[in-house]
Amino acid sequence: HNLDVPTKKATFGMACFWAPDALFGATLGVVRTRVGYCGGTKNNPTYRSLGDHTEAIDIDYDPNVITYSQLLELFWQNHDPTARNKLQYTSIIFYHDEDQKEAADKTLKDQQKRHKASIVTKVIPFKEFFDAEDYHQKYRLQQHPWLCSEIGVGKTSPLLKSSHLAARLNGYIIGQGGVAQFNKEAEQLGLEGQVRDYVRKLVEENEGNGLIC
Ligand code: MHO
Repeated sequence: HNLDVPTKKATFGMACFWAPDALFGATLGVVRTRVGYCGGTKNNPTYRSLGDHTEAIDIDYDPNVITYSQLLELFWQNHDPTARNKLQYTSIIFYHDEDQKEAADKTLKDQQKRHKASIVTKVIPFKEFFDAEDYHQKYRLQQHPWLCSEIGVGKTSPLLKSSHLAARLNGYIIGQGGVAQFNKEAEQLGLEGQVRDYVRKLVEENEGNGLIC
């Protein structure tokens, strides 16, 4: 997969942002991810002082490999859109254009038929995204300091938000993407030797475990 391509954006609130960071990071066609705060009015929110913002995942994807509809499907399948959570963890689709809005509204209607409880998901225009603190970016990957150091991603490195490899590994190490996809993709990602084996063992151990937060 050539990463030097024009990308499109998708932004979702789906409760604790560590989980969708891993989910989308390991999804083919997703180029990079970042977590942050979105949807509110407070300027420069932080994790400890979030104001009226919601935890959100911001995705750059290659529309020739994955469609917005496919991303929406993952959105609906990987959180509870009927949960009446506090604002920090509420369910939101931040649309970037009218096509995204239309697709979101349509899928929301379809989803409602599959749920007894009302869906609380808001569909609102994307305005501004405030990056979360570095320690929240690629959170699962950062629990593996040896791996981070092998791939050159330090605790304050800009690569935490820009690296395709970091996005991928952050998903793979909790089993997202699965072993078959990992084996196909490892070479393309430039993984070999000890690093490849370290990650492969974790994918094998964790495949099927689902998302954790
Ligand atoms: N279970 C975690 C959620 C953090 S999330 C980024 C905690 O309670 O700290 O909101």
